[in-house]
Amino acid sequence: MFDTVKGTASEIKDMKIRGAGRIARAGASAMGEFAENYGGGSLEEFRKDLETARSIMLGSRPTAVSLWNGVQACVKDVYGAASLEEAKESVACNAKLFVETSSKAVEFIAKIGAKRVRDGDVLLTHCNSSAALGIIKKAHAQGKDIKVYATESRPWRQGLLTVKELSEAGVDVTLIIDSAVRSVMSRTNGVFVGADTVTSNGELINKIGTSQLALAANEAGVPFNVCTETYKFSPMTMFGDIVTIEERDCGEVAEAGTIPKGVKVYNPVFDITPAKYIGAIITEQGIISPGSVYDVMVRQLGNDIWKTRDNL
Ligand code: RUB
Repeated sequence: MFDTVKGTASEIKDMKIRGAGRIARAGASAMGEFAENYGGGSLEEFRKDLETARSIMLGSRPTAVSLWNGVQACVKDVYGAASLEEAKESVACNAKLFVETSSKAVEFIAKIGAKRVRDGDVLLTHCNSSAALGIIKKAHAQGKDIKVYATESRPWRQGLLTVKELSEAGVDVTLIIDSAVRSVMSRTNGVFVGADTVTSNGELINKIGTSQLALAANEAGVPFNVCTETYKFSPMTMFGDIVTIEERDCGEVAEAGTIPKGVKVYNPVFDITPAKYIGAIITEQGIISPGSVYDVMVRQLGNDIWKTRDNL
């Protein structure tokens, strides 16, 4: 019964599916498929099994707000459903809707953000963000002559995916090691990165090293742009929750047996960029400042958000 959900969850866990947007869409699709193929008995049983499916999925990358929001979008109407069929259909429809709207959001971000890229610009990007690369590819497709530096992004080296994707699109791209960021910043006139999570006070949680790009950009007076769909905004941060930074296995940094016994390895996956270093947040709803994130969250969630607060 849980095969698809378990399969997708393990692909997310093993980083075969990665990137905040992709994992949210994969998680939502698997939940939709689970509901569509559900052959069990009562509405009550379905709700219980759906809860199990949800836990399996969320356990794959427990700190990913995008995955939580994607899965939540699928299951949100189940408790209001009057029959098993209605509940199944709501999950399947909500899953399709989430995938469609989140893919469309990436297209809007590309169109909006490409206007912030000028002919002759030299850009810098980090890791592998579909929202950031969408903007760069759109600007290139519009005929702008741009050059891009892309960080390697240790330890998983997602930068190799970025340089492949950009070079296949015909973009002039140069791979750099992560520690070369400050050295190339003076030749750069725009930084475009993605987001894993954005907090209510406008802080960015993204791939480890992002905050170094922001600091170096600030020092050099280079605009630092965050490219993100608004479902990566984390409503619970409004009510005091702190985003947990995922830590992964030390074997990703150093193979077993390659470092002296007793030496510890610390492998945080994301870091936090303070709002003061962020120039613009490019979303499908337009370009906003970090100070506007709270208002967007409140508008999107409507009165339901106060129920969440009242139940704290
Ligand atoms: C990927 C990463 C990306 C964001 C945004 O980390 O930090 O910048 O997820 O990506 P990982 P997108 O490889 O650990 O998942 O814009 O595609 O959602």
